[in-house]
Amino acid sequence: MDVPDLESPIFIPYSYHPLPQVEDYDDSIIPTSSNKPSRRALRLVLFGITTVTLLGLVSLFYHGGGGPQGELEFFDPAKETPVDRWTVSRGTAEGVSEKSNGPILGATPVYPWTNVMLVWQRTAFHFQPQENWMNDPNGPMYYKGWYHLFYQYNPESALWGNITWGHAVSRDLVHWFYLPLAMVPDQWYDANGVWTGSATLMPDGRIAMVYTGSTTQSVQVQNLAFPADPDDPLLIRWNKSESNPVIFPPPWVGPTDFRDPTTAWYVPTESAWRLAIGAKDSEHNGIALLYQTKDFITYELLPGFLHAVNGTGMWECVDFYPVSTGSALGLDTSTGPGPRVKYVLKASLDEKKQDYYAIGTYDGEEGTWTPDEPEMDVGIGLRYDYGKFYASKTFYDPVKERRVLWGWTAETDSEWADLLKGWASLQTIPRTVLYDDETKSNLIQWPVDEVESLRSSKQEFSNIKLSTGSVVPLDVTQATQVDIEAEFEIDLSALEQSVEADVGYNCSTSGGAAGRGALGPFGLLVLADQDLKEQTAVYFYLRRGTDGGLSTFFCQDEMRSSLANDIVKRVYGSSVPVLDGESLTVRILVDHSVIESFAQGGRACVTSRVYPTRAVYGGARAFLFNNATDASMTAKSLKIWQMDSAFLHPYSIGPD
Ligand code: DQQ
Repeated sequence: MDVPDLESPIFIPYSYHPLPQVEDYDDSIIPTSSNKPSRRALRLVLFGITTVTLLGLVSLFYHGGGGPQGELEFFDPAKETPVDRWTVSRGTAEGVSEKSNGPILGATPVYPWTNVMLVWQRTAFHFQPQENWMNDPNGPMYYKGWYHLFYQYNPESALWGNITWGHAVSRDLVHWFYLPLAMVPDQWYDANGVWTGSATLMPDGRIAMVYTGSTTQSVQVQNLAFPADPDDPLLIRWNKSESNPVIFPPPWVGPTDFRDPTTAWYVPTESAWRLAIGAKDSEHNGIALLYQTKDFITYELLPGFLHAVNGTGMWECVDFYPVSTGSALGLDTSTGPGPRVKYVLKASLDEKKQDYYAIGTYDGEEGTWTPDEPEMDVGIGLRYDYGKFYASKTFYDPVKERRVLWGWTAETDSEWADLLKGWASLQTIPRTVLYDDETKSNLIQWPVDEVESLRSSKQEFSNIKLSTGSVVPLDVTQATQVDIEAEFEIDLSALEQSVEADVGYNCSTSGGAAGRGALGPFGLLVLADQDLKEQTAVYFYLRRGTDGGLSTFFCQDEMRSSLANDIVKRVYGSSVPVLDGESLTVRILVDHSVIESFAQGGRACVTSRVYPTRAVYGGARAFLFNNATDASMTAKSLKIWQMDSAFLHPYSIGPD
């Protein structure tokens, strides 16, 4: 097999460089940054103008909406027949959950999206396929110099269905090469879809890929696949085992309630591997079943469960891995229980479409896992991300000795809009996952360091006073592709004087960024237009309890993120631990239609999909705000980096 020339420059029709701002603010209250954009950034901007102009034309060709090539045309919803499209099956009929939004209630008429708006929604440094539908990350791993990402993919449409395994490789988790489909539904045992699975790397270098197949009869079975050529670092061709299916659902589990095997871990005392599979029982309890195997072909279902939680429904995409309590390094999945090792169990709750985790102890002899805090068990306690984030999976990266988390962030617009733009869904930026040795109660997630290689020009601001009820525009070159780090300090005297108890506060139900309290909300408005008709607020809110104690909430408000109405908009968030002496910090990655935010170093995360109509291209701005009634705040430090685009492109395979 010919290995492609990975160094040669290739035109990338699917990513964008930042655009310059159309006009500058001349408002005297705008704080100025201490750094000027670098010459490199200016060169990038010039390149960006040219690239985006070209891309607009390219995209008009691809997504032309029936208009003459090269001409910007408004879609006329009246001329479309969305009802036909909404009747397309999105999963439930095929034994898996609903995957995207059909008609969005109250959205009549549908918003007249233009090509220009839809083109802008494509991201610049998040992983997404060239076109069509993607959902769960599958089988992530590092192999012979390459990071591999497989993903649930529909090669034929921007809607869920016909599920195959897409495949891409990267040297650095930032820039990606699209490879041919790794597995397609071509056997009776996966004819209805090659569903989610995980990779296990054995010490001798072999790889076992165990995945769920939905059979011709929509029964969920587990299958084994392995690389056709283990010497190929790109692992392009895959063979399915002749022994498939290797695991059938146990008799007491429904045929469509049994899926998504984890990475296996080695148990030396048994000379065997173990893996977990998600299920639910007839009483609506979520379950992780534990299997043992010596050869990945014959499996024994171990007695009892790895874990189960009453009333949590079907557990999809279970993940199970060790974390170190004594160091900032990740652990291999086969590390095994020990004095400085805790275990994370994660389940994707099918009914809520949310990923819940808990930290606990694994008893290898009993084959059971127990949460540290029963009231924070899987499905009722902590979530990886309080926004649009689902079906996630981790892998251990032996090169950087870290555990890396991938998560699927779906669209929150209508299926009709997805069909118009020709694609749906992103993977979030890969995140390192660590046990939080400070709080001892949660994980810490942080974008992998490599993402910082995309940072270009930086603007820095410091000590910006935010009086009560203020909105302060930031003189940012443009704010569509940015990485922001901010640190806030609350006026101490206001903090001490405030006595108002606010026990009922909750991000989702308390009026969002417009709901004023004594000590919040305050933070940033991103992807905002000049008149603030569109804005997504990323903010903190301090709540005082009846005992006088303070708790801090971290929220993201999408309610004003777009003038379009055919979008699901929510206020997301949760409480976040803040230790004595800590200031309030947030990092925000803004990439066109996605905003990923990390509070307090990654103790709480929120991902939003947003679809502005005015805050696009050069019209996208950023602001600071303080909507508290009793306390002024200071943005002690604010750093905003423009982000370059990642390279995501296919390569051609030479003859064998
Ligand atoms: N997606 C796959 C299933 C999994 C679900 C099907 C989670 O294996 O349970 O596309 O989104």
